[in-house]
Amino acid sequence: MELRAPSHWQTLDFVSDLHLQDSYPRTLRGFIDYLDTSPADAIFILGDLFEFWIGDDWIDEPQNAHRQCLDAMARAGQRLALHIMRGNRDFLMGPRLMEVCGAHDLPDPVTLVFSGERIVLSHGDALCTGDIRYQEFRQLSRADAWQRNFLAEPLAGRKSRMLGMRAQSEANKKASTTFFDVDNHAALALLQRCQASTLVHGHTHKPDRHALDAQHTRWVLTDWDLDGSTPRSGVLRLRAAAHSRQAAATPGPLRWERVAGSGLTA
Ligand SMILES: [Mn+2]
Repeated sequence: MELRAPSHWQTLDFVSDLHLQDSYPRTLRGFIDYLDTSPADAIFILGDLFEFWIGDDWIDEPQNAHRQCLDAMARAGQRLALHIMRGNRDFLMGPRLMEVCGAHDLPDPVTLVFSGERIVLSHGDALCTGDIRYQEFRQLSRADAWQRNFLAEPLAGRKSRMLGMRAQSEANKKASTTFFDVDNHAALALLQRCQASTLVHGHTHKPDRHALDAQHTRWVLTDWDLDGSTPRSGVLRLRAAAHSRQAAATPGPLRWERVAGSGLTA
């Protein structure tokens, strides 16, 4: 799928892997502060906004700490173009959540056309092709039948099943000596298929900028954790270069910068 940026967009923010959860109040606060103050015309949340999501009817649970975040997203959604992609943790986010937040539902992957550039956005888990076991689970859990079956259970049952899956995944990770990163060949093939030069993704929690070859770049977003021993947060910001009055029809090169999330030094 292709998404064409409207011509008035000047500043775009990319963020992912917030892993918001009840037990991480500073991270939640930091993200809310960021949403309320970002100067961007559009924010792209590229997956794993929540540590897990068990279905949109969870919104109605009164003690759900995510409600504060949903309110902040709804405020942001009124002020700017908010886009949400699902990650491997929150793949059960549904249409009601998008509506509550005033957000656009982003497929994975999607090609963003901005200021003459083609930029592919993805969560990144589908590109970790070396992790066969995970890719099998991914395929299974994205199927309609699996999701219908899961969502048919009461909330409490879903929560405990999801926590069980998370524990199993952590145990697998601990038992494995291999870290499955994004496969550079898979990333390059995706960019070529989409006729794009730049990939932006999250998921691996290894913020970096990789040159895949002379023409293709892969940006990796940082995860957020303002509650642990090494606090981190951040946004990848893309700006259209200022046009000169004479040459307004010719866009200049794009400017990419990493910006620390607000709330970092609180
Ligand atoms: Mn992820």
